Amino acid sequence: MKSIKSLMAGVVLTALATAANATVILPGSETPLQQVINSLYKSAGCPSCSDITLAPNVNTDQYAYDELWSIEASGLSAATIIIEIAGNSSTNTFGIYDAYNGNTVQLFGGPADQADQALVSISQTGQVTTVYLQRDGNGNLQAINFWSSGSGYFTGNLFGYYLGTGGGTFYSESNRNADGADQMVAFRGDGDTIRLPGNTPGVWGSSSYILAWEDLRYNSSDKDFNDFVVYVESVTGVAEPGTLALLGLGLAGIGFAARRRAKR
Ligand SMILES: [Ca+2]
Ligand SMILES: [Ca+2]
Ligand SMILES: [Ca+2]
Repeated sequence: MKSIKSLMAGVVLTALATAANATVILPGSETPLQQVINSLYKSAGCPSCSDITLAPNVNTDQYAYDELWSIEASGLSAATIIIEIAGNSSTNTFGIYDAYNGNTVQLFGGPADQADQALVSISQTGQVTTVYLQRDGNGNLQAINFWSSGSGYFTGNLFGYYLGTGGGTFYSESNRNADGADQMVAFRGDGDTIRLPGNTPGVWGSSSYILAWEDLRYNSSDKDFNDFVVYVESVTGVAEPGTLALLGLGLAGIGFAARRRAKR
């Protein structure tokens, strides 16, 4: 009985994950997102890590809980721009917003470019601090901007990511977008060795994600999701309350059915 229960729970989990994952990504007419991610493996420079069969498939390996996020225990997270392939790349901005009060904090402005990095920290008072690090001509990082909010700016450690564009702002939470469309997909690390632009090769661990954005309204876009691609680390994708409630109901139902069968 136990194995049937856990099997069924697995089915429920898989069904939920699939349901939350159904964002179609198309190759488009530029460098496809799949190729962008594959290139991180190829450039890592060792035979096993250049094996692009290890790379996540952009359509089937999307991470389910990509709408809300928390920074890990240190309270500090880094973001690294992998690529921007978009006509709007010089004006698009990227940052985080508080899940409750909607306050935003920018990590990258329009001039930010491939391999630039940003640090963001949320303190116990809700103060948010960011440092923007720009590559110089030699590829070295220079701290350009330091910014800190007053205390209480964020209500806590639960936030979403946003992409600011000339045509409006898109959010990692689909229901905040004008037509409820999914504008961002995420891929979670599983220990492969990759090389991010500007850096030496390293492990893509499980608290690091690649976020890939479509910068036009999904339904009228080319759906290529290569318009802004960023690596964020020391964060965890958080299952949303609605998803958790649904999962709880599903598991309760399975448990109830199992008990009924057991009593017969
Ligand atoms: Ca999404
Ligand atoms: Ca696009
Ligand atoms: Ca594009």
